[in-house]
Amino acid sequence: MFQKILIANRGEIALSIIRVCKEMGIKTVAVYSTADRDSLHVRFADEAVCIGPPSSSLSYLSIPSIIAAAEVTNSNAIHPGYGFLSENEKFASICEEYGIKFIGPSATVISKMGDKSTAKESMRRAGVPTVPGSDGLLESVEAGIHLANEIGFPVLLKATAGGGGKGIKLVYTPDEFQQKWTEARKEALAFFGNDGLYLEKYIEEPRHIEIQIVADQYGKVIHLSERDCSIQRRHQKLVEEAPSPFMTDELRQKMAEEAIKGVTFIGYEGVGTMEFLVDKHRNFYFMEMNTRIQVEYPATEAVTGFNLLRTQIEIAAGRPLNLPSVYPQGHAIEVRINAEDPFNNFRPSPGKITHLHLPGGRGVTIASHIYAGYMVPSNYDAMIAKLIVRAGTRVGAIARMKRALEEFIVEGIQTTIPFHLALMDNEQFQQGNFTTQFLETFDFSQLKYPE
Ligand code: MV4
Repeated sequence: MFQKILIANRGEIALSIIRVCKEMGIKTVAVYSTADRDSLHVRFADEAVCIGPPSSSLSYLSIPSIIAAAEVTNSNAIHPGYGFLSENEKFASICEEYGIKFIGPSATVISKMGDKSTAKESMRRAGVPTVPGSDGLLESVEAGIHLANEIGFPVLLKATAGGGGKGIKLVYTPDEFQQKWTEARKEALAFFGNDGLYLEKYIEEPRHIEIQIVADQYGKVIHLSERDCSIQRRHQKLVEEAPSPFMTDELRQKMAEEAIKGVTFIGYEGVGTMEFLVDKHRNFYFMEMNTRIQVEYPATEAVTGFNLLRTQIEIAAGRPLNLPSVYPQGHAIEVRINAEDPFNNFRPSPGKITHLHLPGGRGVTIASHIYAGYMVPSNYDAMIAKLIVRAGTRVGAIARMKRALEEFIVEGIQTTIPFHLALMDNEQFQQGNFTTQFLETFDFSQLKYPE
């Protein structure tokens, strides 16, 4: 097992990784920017190294600074968490060069899955269902229109380097193809420095359902069932639940089988997520693979009892996986508490938390780095806490979430708590009747200010 792990991240996930390392008897090294010097990950790690100024590009994304910090502290491994360098193939390969274990898959596997068109092509070859569309990148507008006429409009143009909904264009008619093509390429080049596009049939009102997988270094692959992440706003997930209210035993078995088939085919190692689009007829299609631990991993932990962070570290250290796949027991919901103002278009709301009360009680988990007096910096992601509840049934989980949200008091900044309270009261949500388009028609004017 590793003696010492450097955590190349901040906030909740850095703290969660430090907690699990302590329980495993592994020493920890925190890295931090000057904006985070009063953070809990800095306080609770065994050692801490300042790696730069507040700007992410000069600190948490600075590969030389992080490698230097790992070298001077004699760290054996680096946990990248999520975001930042977690899916950066260059970083993974430099770690390999320096003999520092990157806790995640190899640089080669990261690069294959990071290029969406290549990832889709690999999955198609593996026999995993994919959305009808181009084989690899689109060569020209003419080829695109020809293919779109064949599979039927509307179609989506997607940036192969895409992420966060950037570089995606919906095309309804051959007439507008050229214009959308130009727009998508321009956007893709600006955001990702890569203007490669691929084409897909547009799946209307899909659900976003993802399968959690775990693979060891010896080819053993298991699944931990699904999460439903359909409740998103502008491609930002706000709520995740396990199991999906749309799931059937038959569909779960089929999706999990395909997910395992796909990751086995590419020789994957570590924890990972196979994302699928699921249409109203319960047809499902591979969309993307995430090669990192995800924000929403605690929802899976809550219904499987599996310790995902611990297992991720064990696998990276070469330990074989000797656990079977797990089906969910009970129901878990995770909501993201962001420092954003849901009364004003979710605009960022950084600043000092003047008063704080965290919810507790049966079936309630908080994953957070905040405390009373904490200054939420404006430089990073707005998420300040994850609130996870578990209950025997979905109805019970919604009641518990509502209760926990009512107990949750954050003063000094605005948060997404009022949104989540309104969502728990929404009849369509309660019925499990939602798709990725749900929030496009949600009535945000019904939100109530905290008392
Ligand atoms: C799609 C789709 C419908 N059909 N692909 C949006 C971001 C990117 N990760 C993939 N996305 C979509 N791809 C086909 N062929 C609908 C979306 C989509 C979406 C997907 C998951 C979660 C939220 C979404 C919101 C809008 C559109």
